Amino acid sequence: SLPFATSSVSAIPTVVPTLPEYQTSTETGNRTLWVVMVIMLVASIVFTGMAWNIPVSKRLYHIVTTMITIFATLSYFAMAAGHGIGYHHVVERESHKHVPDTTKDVYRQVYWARYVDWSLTTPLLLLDLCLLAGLNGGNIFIAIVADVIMILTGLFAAFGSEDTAQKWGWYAIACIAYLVVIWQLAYHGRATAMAKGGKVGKFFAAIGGFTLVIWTVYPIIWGIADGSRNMNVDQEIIAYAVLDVLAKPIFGAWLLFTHQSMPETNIDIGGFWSEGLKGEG
Ligand code: RET
Repeated sequence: SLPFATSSVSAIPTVVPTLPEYQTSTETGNRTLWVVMVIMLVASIVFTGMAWNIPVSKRLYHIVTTMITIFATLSYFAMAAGHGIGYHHVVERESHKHVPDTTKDVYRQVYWARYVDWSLTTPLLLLDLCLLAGLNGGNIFIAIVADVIMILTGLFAAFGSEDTAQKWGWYAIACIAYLVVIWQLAYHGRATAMAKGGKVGKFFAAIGGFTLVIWTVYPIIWGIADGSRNMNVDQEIIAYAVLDVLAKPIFGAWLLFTHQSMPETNIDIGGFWSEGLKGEG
């Protein structure tokens, strides 16, 4: 007779661990990352070209916007090459009717390179918008610091243990910080832009509204993909890819081409930008 047929049932553990599952990107996701890297690189070259014949004193938007796509090129290169990736560990417990419960270790890829990118590029995007609006230094500083808090607490949320109060606590803090950013831009920014006159006011409302819509999709995708894992890693890569292309190269091209044909958007931030600080003598 078979030996296990007579063995005691009580010897079977109540929770049986099964093989770990790795949730990773596939060929589709990786190809998407390379494509976006190339788009960011091309945008960086185009934006640099647009600055070529413009005096340094009038190049501020060009410099800020080109830095944004250069950072994105670097972070997409890292992600496509398989760097800047961590694994978020989740223990999934499954209960069954007739056999003991099972647990499974799940390791999902988290591209932390994104957060490095965002912590540098979202402040620069905000700087572009704040300069366009003509916002004062105090409001710009608050918007940028709130934005950095949003990204870094978002990073903590991404690696936090699933279904814990802490993870969603970090997410909530990030959302509050995002509201502060929106407040600075939509309230103070819009008011100052409108005060600059009709043309700039209208352009700020348009590009600011576009930014608000695109940016608000990020925490939604995050909740579906990183928060509740209802989207696989490839789908997450594609969703962020579409958003990133809209938020950086499309935003940048819109800003720089409009700036070229709308002298009212020129900004004078003093001689420091083009000449440096002068001594007293
Ligand atoms: C996170 C998760 C935590 C809650 C919130 C988030 C917001 C992220 C945003 C990102 C914007 C990124 C951009 C990238 C440019 O290419 C960190 C996803 C509120 C608004 C514009």
